[in-house]
Amino acid sequence: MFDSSRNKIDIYLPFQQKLKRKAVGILEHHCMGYGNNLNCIWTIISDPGSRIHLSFNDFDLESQFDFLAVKDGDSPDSPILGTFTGAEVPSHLTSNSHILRLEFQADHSMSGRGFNITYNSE
Ligand SMILES: [Ca+2]
Repeated sequence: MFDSSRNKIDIYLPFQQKLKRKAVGILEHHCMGYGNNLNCIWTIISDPGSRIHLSFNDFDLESQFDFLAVKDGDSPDSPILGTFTGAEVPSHLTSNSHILRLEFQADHSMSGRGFNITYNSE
């Protein structure tokens, strides 16, 4: 069963964070929009043998200049499950492994609202 606890992560500051096993939570944009020149990485790690689900509740990035990439594993070279930009809210994603890596890049100008993603593992 899912843990009812929630993690909220602000994407204002560039950082790298590893989220705990059996993680359940929300990756959330700031309501004032995100900053420029960002390169953020989140790694979600659940129990070996499990999978991680992502649900996109909101998504709005500067089209073609700011990107969110979702990779199936913990390395920069892991297979890409999807790369997203613009204002179209992606459909939900499920990992093939127990680790997901989210890489968010924003260029030097302009931003959108950001994104709000719920993640959980089974
Ligand atoms: Ca931008």
